[in-house]
Amino acid sequence: MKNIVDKFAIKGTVTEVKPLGNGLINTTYKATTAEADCPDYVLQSVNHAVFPDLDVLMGNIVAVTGHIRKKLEARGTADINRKVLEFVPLKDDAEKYYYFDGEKYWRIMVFIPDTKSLSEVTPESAAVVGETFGDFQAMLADIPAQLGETIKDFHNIEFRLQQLKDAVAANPKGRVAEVQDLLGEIDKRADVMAKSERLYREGKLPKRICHCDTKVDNILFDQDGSVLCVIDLDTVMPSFIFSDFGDYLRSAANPVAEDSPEYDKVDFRMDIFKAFTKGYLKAATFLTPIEIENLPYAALLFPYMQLVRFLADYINGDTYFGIKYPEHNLVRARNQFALVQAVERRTPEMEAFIQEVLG
Ligand code: GN1
Ligand code: MG
Repeated sequence: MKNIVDKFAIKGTVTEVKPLGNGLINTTYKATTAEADCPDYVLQSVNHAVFPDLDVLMGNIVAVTGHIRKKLEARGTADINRKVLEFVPLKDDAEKYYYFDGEKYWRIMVFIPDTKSLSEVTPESAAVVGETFGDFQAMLADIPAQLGETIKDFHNIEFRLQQLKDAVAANPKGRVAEVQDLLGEIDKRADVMAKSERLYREGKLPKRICHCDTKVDNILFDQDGSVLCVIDLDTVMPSFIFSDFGDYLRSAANPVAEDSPEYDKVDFRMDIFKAFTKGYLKAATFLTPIEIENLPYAALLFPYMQLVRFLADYINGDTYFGIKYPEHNLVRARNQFALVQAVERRTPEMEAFIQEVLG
């Protein structure tokens, strides 16, 4: 792996490369350099089956990180290197940000030291994160580059439901019989959940540049608890603002992890919803009334979509999400279904809160 790192225009001598993090899609390593005045790096092999077009992928990421960096500079923000990721081009091609070794696709970014992830979400941190995402979307509202979809139809619920249908029809592992209950629950809600795609077709709902994977694990905090930046930019693409709003709450407002088998502990924390929504609305000043009105829908859409995706992967024999044991994706799906039910119970309360905020 040191030979791979060597293809990139990094500073310093790499002494050690070891695994980092727990993403479900890419494989991540940390490369440590010997010199005190050189940064360490994050080396990643990109899951090419998931991200087929590396030029679109890295083009989006370089455009977005560059644009955010400019905005932060214009604001006179301190410590910019901790607030936006920096990718490193190849040594012999300053325009190219990935390396193909004949088998895998690699990229490198500068490691941000002394950060922490917050496993325990509080209303205080949720408020700050809400503001951060609102700001993230606001900063990208005027990006001149035309971004591509790194995964086609990534957050298109009609497409995800179709994938599930296809999985059920193929039933390659004979797992359909044991998940009939979940399939019925999904089916009951399918029409209501396709609202975003309908509004989009009717020209009532815009797409904007969104992060599209704003789960709690993808946010870096400073030692003092302030937000540094969102990481994991592979899915930054045009989407409904519901993506970032809904996916954060999916992971943050659930008191247990998305793969916890303790379904009776799954809940949708209203204190987190309220704090996050307030923070988000403060920064996301560009939102239309339809977008704001549908934030409770967004809070439901993402657990629902993740349920559909985990279940489809379980039926397909676990070809997409990494698993640690055979039933892992089924447990994840059941957890997300419990969350769907919790969000449904909370919907009137959410709607009332939004009305209150709107005045
Ligand atoms: C994947 O890469 P990671 O683990 O941050 C997935 C998300 C899911 C998430 C569920 C490209 O994110 O969409 O919400 O798992 N990313 C992709 O944990 O499919
Ligand atoms: Mg991640």
